[in-house]
Amino acid sequence: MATGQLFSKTTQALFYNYKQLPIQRMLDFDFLCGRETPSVAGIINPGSEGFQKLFFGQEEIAIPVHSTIEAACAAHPTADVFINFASFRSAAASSMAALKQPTIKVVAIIAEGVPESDTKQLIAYARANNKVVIGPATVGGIQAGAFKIGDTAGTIDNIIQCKLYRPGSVGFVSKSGGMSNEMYNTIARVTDGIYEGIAIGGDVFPGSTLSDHVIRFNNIPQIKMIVVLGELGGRDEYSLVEALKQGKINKPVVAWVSGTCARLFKSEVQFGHAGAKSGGEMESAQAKNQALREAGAVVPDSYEALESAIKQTFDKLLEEGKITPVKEFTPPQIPEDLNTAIKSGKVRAPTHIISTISDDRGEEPCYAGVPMSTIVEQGLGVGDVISLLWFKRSLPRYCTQFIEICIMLCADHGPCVSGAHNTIVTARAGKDLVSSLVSGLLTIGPRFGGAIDDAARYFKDAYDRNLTPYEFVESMKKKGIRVPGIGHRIKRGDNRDKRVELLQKFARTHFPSVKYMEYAVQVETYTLSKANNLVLNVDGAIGSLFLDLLSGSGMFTKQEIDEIIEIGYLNGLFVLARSIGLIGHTFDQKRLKQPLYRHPWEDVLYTK
Ligand code: Q5B
Repeated sequence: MATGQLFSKTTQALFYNYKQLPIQRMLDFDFLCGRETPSVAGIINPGSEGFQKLFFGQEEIAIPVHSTIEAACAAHPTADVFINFASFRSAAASSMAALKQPTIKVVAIIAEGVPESDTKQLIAYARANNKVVIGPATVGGIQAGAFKIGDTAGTIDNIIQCKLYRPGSVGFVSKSGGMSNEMYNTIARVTDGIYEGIAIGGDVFPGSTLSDHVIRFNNIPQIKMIVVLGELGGRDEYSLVEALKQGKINKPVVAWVSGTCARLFKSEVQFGHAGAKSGGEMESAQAKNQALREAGAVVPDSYEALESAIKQTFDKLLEEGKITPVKEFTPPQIPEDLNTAIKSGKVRAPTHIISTISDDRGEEPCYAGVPMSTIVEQGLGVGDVISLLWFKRSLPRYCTQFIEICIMLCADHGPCVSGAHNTIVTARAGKDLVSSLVSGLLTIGPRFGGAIDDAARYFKDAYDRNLTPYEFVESMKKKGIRVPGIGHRIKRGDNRDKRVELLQKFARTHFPSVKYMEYAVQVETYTLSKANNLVLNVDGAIGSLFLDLLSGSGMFTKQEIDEIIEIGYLNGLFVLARSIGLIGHTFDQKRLKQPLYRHPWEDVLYTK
């Protein structure tokens, strides 16, 4: 067991298991104390490596994450404290691994319920190798103004109230972590504050004992008096009695062993800690208080009188000139976390994204305000989902059915079209699903599948301006623009596209008006008179029919229709639909284990 200071203002720790809050609390404490380096040098998170972002004052810092204790110790050879936040199942093994590292001097074990046989082994190893174990079942410890373990002393507000951001003259050791918080407060009220405080933990076999720390405090010149808070159960306090009797401690010790109420119970009572049960008279709080009193410690008559006993002891040291008054200062303010400040209404922050179509924050996600459960319970389909997410409204059934028919009819058009060809070549080059899909989707544009928006734009403009099909087509020709939605590589006047016929049939049956579609048919009649391949294609059919859907359904204002056409929603239908087919082609090629595609020489015209 080390005989003097365990920590200083430059002590750095390795933190086992990533726990954001206690690490951030350590770093906030560092900032409060004016430390130059963060007290956490590295984090060990078994199985993962990289960095964790945390705040050091106002700045964000990246703390390295290591996957093993060995790697962390090698990377941070000056970090000599190991703070173990492992569960009780793995705390012993990881603590032993840490103790075996030459760079580690102090191991704090937070977990409760570590098997006693394991703790005994840790204690034996630590003692034999002059190392210190604090815990198990501890909150840790603190050296005021220098270094803090994990959650010790609680919130920053409490730390400031207890003046733990600067050293005082009192060494404090207790079994209980919870009670140590209260004692930090008491000590701050009646003395110049804590120099070092340790909670040894409430297990039957603590890694280091009350007397270990009292003897250590006795060797630290800055500590002028020692406060001990024991509890019933166990015999730890008797080694302190022995040390006092043997004159090993020459600083005033104020002590109290809590649990005097145990005698009021008829049978043996187990208090909160594993070690806190009165086994026999010797282990009672009364017996231990009496023994400490007889050995020379200042022991009050009750816990309530502990505060004045500490005050009297401190005042006496002051009178004797043994304590130099601490220079008080106001610690820097820890910047509040944005989320906390927003929650408390202290600040407002501008958002960076606006979203109006979906919300996943409540109990269930909503599409345009409609909960998922409604979509499922009402038997809605993909057309309804599209109408909610794209158009932000529930469209009538015939509209959503029309959308679904578009998706089904455009899902695929064989392996020879541009998109499928690209996807097939990409899949055969060994690329993954997303790459194969995307390479196919990238062919969608003004010639292939992506003419729906332009078809709607031009047909609408021509119809709304009362142009005859002749005027429309010829004006386009003059401008050198092919009529979008007209023409096909394989479809002809005498071999119409079945998809177009199906869409037209549905619309004629269900749509209140098909005026734009009829206009497109008239345009087709004119273009077919020019050339047999200039049929109304699937893009033109969808473009013109969607104009009818938008204007005939009564669900959109004129302004909204113009915006939909201007933004260009409608190619989305082809993109979405054809993704289904392109994914299918990817799987098909992979299932068939097709080799790398190479285009045959014979199919290329080589010329100069
Ligand atoms: N001419 C589609 O052309 C295609 C004309 C035209 C006036 C026109 C062409 C075109 C507009 C874009 C469009 C969607 C490139 C098509 C689709 C999905 C698909 C695909 C699949 C599927 C075909 C011969 C002569 C020339 C041209 C003239 C041609 N189109 N004039 N307006 N629109 N259309 N795209 O057959 O005097 O000899 O110089 O750009 O709507 O992509 O199945 O394959 O589901 O996957 O290569 O259905 O029509 O004809 O270029 O040899 O032209 O006709 O100016 O006249 P072609 P070209 P000239 S649906």
